[in-house]
This record gives sequence, C-alpha cells and structure tokens, in this order.
Amino acid sequence: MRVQRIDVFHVAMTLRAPFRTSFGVTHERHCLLIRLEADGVEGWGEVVADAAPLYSEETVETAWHILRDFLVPAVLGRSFDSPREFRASYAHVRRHPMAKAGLEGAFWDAWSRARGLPLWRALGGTKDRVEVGVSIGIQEDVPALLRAIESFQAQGYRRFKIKIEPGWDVDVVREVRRALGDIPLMVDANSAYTLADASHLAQLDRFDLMMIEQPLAHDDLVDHAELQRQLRTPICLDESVHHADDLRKAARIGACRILNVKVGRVGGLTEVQAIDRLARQLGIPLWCGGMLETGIGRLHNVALATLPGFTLPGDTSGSDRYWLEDVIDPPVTVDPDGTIAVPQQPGIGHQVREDRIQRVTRRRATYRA
Ligand code: OSB
Ligand code: MG
Repeated sequence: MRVQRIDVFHVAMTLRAPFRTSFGVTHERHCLLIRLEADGVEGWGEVVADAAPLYSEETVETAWHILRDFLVPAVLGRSFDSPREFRASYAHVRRHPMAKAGLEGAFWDAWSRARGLPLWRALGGTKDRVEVGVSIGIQEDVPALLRAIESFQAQGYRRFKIKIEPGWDVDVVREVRRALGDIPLMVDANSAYTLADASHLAQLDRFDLMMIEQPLAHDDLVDHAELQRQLRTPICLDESVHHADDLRKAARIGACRILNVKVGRVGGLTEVQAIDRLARQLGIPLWCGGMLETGIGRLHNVALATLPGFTLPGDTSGSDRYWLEDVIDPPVTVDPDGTIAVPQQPGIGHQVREDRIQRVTRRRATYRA
C-alpha cells in the first residue's frame, strides 16, 4: 500500500473526572490522533503521549516534532506490503515509542481495512470478547474510593486497580478489603517507592492482591527483582519495559511475574505481537494497560487484548468512564458481565467522527506525498 497522505491532530479532551496518580493530576487529556491514507483507504492511530513528560519522557510536542521531521518523511509516498515493512522504514529513529506506535497503528488500521479484516484478526487475536478492569485514581478520602469501586462493580468491571503513593497505600487497601471483601484487587504505584520501602510494601502481602504494578523507579529492573524476592505479591511491570527484550531480561532476573502491555510504551502493535509470543514461552501473563485513550486508542487496545497471551482483565474501560462524548461511533461499551465485545467490522471497527475530532483540535498538520 502506498502512503498518500497523513494528518496529525493535536486534540485536548476534558475528562469527566480528574485522574490522579503518584506523578500528577490530569483534567484535560492532550494527545495526537493520526489519520493515514494509503491506496485510498484510511486508517486511524493515537499517540498516547501527554502534554507533560510525567509518565514517560515523551510529550505531544516531542511526538509532533518526531513525526513531522523523521517518521512522516520516512513513510510518505512509499509503498509497504506489511506493518513490519512499514515499521522497518523508521527503525533507525531511536526511542520515541509513542510517536511510532501512533503512526504504526494508523497503518495497521488501513492495512486490515484494505484486507476486509477486523484489526484483531489481522493481529492474530483469538477471542471475540475481552475482560475489563478499571484503574481508579487517588481519591479525596477512603469513602470516596469505596463509592467509586462500588459504582464500577455495579457496572460489571472484573478487576479493580487502585493507584497508590506513600501515605495512600497499606491503610487504604486494608479499608477496601474490610468494606468490600474478596474483590479482584491490585495496586499501581507508578514508581513512587524505593527499595528502602520494601518492608512497608511487604505489609500489602496479607491482602492477597493480584499484583503490585511498578512500585520502583521507571527505569529499573534490578531493584524490582530484589523487591520481588521480599514480597509474596506478584510484581507487574509497566514503565520499565519498552520491548520484548526488556521482558526477557526482567523475567531472567525475576523482576516481574506479570506484565502490563501498552502499545505506546513499546512502540507499536508489531512489538506487542513479539511480546505476546515471548510472554507465552516464559509463562508470564499479560494484560492491556491504558493511557486514558480516546476511542481510537481504546479500539486498538481492545484489539491487542485479544492476543492469546493476554489472560488477565485490562485497563480498557468503556468510553463513558472518561468522556461525555467520544470521537468514535458507537462508543466502546462494557457489558454487564464485565466484557467488551470485539468489533467484527474491518479495521478498528467503529466509525471515527472527524467532526467531533475537529471540535477538540488545537492544531492540525497535513502531509501529502
Ligand atoms: O500507570 O497505568 C498507568 C493512566 C495514565 C498514565 C499511566 C497509567 C494510567 C492508568 C489509567 O492507570 C488506565 C486507563 O484507564 O486508561
Ligand atoms: Mg501503570
């Protein structure tokens, strides 16, 4: 397929409720949406970088620059027979995984549409429903957290992830267990601790958590391995795994027993396929993480969560958990049994509403071959 045109939209969408983690609060979600046209077929992708470099070093501004000056020039006007070939054309560009993943995602969507295949089938997915969990930000107080969990429970969500940080951790988890019993529960620290906190974190062991996500530094594997030796609770990595080879190393030293996979963090869906294959060999369960995506990124997440190694509920919550009005029609919905039905239409499978995208667009660039 020959890439004829690429449009990049910098959008800002207001969240229904602010989302607070150990690294900051998000009220308005900035990201880039990418429309790619090849052989007259369009595809959509999402660059999940935020306005500020708090989760990782990328921002919408760095991604805008890397796309304009390096990635778009590498693919525009050229022909590619597969996503693998597409990705190889800019493999010389180091890092910037979110910028790459957004562009590769747009190509995957166009490529699968051109073949009349749903994206998840083109990827090699094996499920027509995915199990869904929800990530709940740091709240004002424990009663507010309990209310939030109970409302998601009533909507069917199958797993509850609580964001933690020093001062909002062991006591909060104890209260949740006391009030709500044996619900499927996990915590995510977003790198808020160090190895000096090992004995404090070990107090979580008595609460039978499914896992603790990224307790230590965003770029660490070695200390996580040391911490895992001191914890019964499985460690799940997020921030510190950027490709399949990081997972190989993490597994080799025992730095994690579970992996959160985000397509933006690992640089694209082709790398997700490699991680899926390796994780199955290693016996490491995977689940699909989230970055407060618009419907476009959300549908990519639903598709990748159908790969066979994704055996745990993901952070692919329904559109209504984030937005009053999503940029896709229909929105992504969670059924009362806590699953999302995977679209059967070609590509990402829902209609992209460019009129709605335009309403939230701050700037737009069009590149033509
Ligand atoms: O660490 O998983 C994370 C959101 C933004 C940045 C990092 C993370 C998250 C979430 C939210 O946990 C997941 C979602 O609902 O999209
Ligand atoms: Mg995380």
